[in-house]
Amino acid sequence: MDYAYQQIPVFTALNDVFGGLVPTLANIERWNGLAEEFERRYGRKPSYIARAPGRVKWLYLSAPLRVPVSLITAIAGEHIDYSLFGVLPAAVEPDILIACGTHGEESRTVVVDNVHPKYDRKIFEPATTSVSKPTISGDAAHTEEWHLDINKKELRWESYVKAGYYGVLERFFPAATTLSSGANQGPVPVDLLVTGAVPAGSGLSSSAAMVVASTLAFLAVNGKLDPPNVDKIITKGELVQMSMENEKRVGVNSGGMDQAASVMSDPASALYISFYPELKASPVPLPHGVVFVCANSLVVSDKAVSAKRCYNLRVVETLVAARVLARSLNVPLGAEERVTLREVVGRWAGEDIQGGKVLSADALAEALQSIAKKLDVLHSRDGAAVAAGRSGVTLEEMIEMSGLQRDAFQKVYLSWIEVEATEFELYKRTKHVLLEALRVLQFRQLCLEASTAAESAGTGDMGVYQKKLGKLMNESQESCAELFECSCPELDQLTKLARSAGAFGSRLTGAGWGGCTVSIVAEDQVDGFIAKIKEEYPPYKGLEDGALKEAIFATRPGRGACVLKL
Ligand code: NG1
Ligand code: MG
Repeated sequence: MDYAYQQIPVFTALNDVFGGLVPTLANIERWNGLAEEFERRYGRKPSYIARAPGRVKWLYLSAPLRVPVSLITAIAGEHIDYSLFGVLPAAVEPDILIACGTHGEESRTVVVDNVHPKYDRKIFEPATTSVSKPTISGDAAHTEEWHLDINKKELRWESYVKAGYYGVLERFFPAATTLSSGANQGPVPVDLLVTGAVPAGSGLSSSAAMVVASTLAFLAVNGKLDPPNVDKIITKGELVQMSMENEKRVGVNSGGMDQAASVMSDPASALYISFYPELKASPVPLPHGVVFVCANSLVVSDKAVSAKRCYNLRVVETLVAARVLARSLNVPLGAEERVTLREVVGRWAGEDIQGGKVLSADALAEALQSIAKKLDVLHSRDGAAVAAGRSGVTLEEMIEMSGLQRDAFQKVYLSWIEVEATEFELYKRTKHVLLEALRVLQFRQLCLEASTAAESAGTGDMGVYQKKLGKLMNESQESCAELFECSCPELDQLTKLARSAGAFGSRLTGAGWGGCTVSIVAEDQVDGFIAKIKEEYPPYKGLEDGALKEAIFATRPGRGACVLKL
């Protein structure tokens, strides 16, 4: 089963949204409440409610500042999605809901409001600008492109809404065609009402849920999801691609893990998502007898704001490392190709995408193990830097290692992304990525084996699987801390406490530098485990009950994004 090719579900009844189960009273109230609130604010009923999951939580920084955060749990595979290696996330409830409708005037105005009074109503309108692009003949060609003002310097809540709109405009309403074909052909004016945590100002967020929900709302209100009006059926895979592109407009050059999890998550399982050679997603049964517990370190990692020195820097380090590694392994490489580590591993192992020869999971695992032992070139350069009193190679050294001219290097690796650094640690980052990718394959394999074993021999003896999974999670944490350097003292402390409180394994989840941990805990020990962490993790001291419940909680995967047609 490949979820990427499925259609986005558009439901007309609320219990279908909940997988045929009758929704709880709280859920009914939330959906109905949103529709009623929309009517109160806009004077008409909404036409659709778009939903995208991502664990929504409130984080108490210091009273009275209450910061919303949302989270998609990566069960295995951190910081490898942008190197195009497969990951294993799950989206957990609750979610972001966006009610939407058109106000039927001849304009393109978007009014976006939020149930939470902290977020002001925003009104914006997509404008078109004329952009000139060089052509082969040397003359510049002028085209019209959409323009929505997104401020990348500071987090604004409406930025995620605008980002979602961009993709829909570009795909369905190309600016040039829309301008020349008269007002009726353009996007409709839209009223939106959002409920759920939005990433603005929170840092620790998986902004993906917001971007996915926004993209879905604009698609729905413009009639792009409803048969018989669909111009093109949009698959879940395409929604993921659109949301990924959209997310980059806010300034973080993220991989696709969160968007894929938010769109395709399945209530009963985690998802194995591979990005190469194309996006694919299939369910992975979670092992019997264990529960995943998320615990927030309460350290804010403002990913969008710190991206230049953290997230985006890692993106550049791993991409340059891929080129240097390819050269050292004599792997074929285009002159100015921005190759990823996944591609380098594939080519080294004789993968031939054009010829339809894609590495099997076993072959990929084998190649990863071999190449992780062939990092001498990267290792010696990092070593020399350390001997010279630096933590990594300089930009000049990196350019030289890449074999590119300065201009070409700039164009391929720096022109499209914002980074701020003087030292780059290519060996450590590469080692993390290769071995973390291997751990994902091993994790998935163990889950599948556990499920087969449970079917044939019952669930009596799952202990061995639980321990092995836990060990992989611990190794991942160590690698994130030591090699990828995306942990922080509090995350280290919290994962350590989790292990001593009985977790089989514990690691940070998401980008790191703060944010949440995920631990694998025996089902019958969850309550005791949570109680112990509450007692022992210093930042939890003095938190009131409600805040504590939101800081540490057991999770299970929920349904992915969908639309309710009212
Ligand atoms: P978080 O921190 O959960 O938003 C980020 C990226 C992912 C992935 C992880 C690290 C975004 C939206 N997501 O997740 O693509 O790279 O870090 O594994 O930036
Ligand atoms: Mg996330």
